[in-house]
Amino acid sequence: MSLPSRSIAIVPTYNEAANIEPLIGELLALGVPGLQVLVVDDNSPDGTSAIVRRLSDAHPEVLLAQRMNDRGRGTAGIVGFHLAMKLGADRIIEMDADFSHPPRCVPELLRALDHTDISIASRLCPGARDLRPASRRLVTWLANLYARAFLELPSHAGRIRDWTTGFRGYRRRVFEALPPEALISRGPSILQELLFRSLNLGLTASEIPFEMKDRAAGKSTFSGKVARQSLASIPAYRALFHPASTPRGALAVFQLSNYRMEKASPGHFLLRNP
Ligand SMILES: Nc1nc2c(ncn2[C@@H]2O[C@H](COP(=O)(O)OP(=O)(O)O)[C@@H](O)[C@H]2O)c(=O)[nH]1
Ligand SMILES: [Mg+2]
Repeated sequence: MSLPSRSIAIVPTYNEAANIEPLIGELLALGVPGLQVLVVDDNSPDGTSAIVRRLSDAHPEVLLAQRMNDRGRGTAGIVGFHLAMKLGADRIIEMDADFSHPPRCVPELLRALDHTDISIASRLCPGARDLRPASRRLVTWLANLYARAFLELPSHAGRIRDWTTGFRGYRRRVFEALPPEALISRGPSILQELLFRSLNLGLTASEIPFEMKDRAAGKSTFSGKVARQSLASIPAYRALFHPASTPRGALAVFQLSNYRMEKASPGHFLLRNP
C-alpha cells in the first residue's frame, strides 16, 4: 500500500495552547510521508498561534493560518480546505486539536481514501467507542438522529451513522466538486452540509470505527447557540440542495427558527440569525 505524496491535516484551534504542541508532535511522529499540518487559529487569546509559529520554525511541514478578525469553527474549516487545495493536497484530514481525535487513526483515514472520497472516523458504527460523559454522548446520538432524518436520502449508497463527527479524510476531488467557498455554513454544521452535498453529487463516504475521548485539556466551545445554529441549518440544507425531495417538515422547522436565508451572490446563500 502506498500512502499519498501530499496530505494535509487541518486542525482548527481556539484556545488550545495546552494541546497543540503535543498534538503536532504526535502527528509528525506518525512518519506519514509528505504529511503537513495546517493549524487555523482565530487569534486565540491563550497564545496558541505563538506556539505553532515556533514549531513551524523548526518543522517546515507545520503551517499556520492565523485569522485576526474572524471567529468560528465553520469558517475556519472553509479557510483550511481552501488553503489545503491551494497547497496542492491530494488528501485532506480535518481533526480537533484536543486529543478527542487520536492522531494514531490518521494513517487509517488516509488509506481509506484509496477506495472512498470521504473517510469518516465514526463513533456510531460497530467497533467504535465513545468515552465522553453520557450527556455528550446523548447530544451526539440525538444530533445524528436529527441529521439523518433530514439528510439521509434513499438513494445514498450505504448508511452513514455518524454525520456529526469532525474527524474525517477527504480526497482532493471532493473540493474540486464542491469548492470550499460555496459552503454556506458558518458553524460546526458545516460537517453535515459537506457530507450531504458530497453524497448528492455522487461522491462516496465510508466509516471507520474509532475510540473518541473527552478533550485532554482546556474548555469545549460547544454551546446552546452552536446547537441551535445546527438545528436550524440542517433542514435548510435539504431545502436548498435537494428541493425536489424536501419533506414538508424540513421547511416548517426552518421557519420556526430565528434563522433567515440570505442570498449573498447568485446561487450563493448564507444562513443568518438576525
Ligand atoms: N479556528 C477556530 N477553531 C475553533 C473555534 N471553535 C472551536 N474550534 C476548534 O474546533 C475544535 C472542536 O472544538 P471543541 O471546543 O472541542 O468542540 P466540541 O468537540 O464540540 O466540544 C477544537 O480543535 C477547537 O479548538 C473557532 O471559533 N475558531
Ligand atoms: Mg472537542
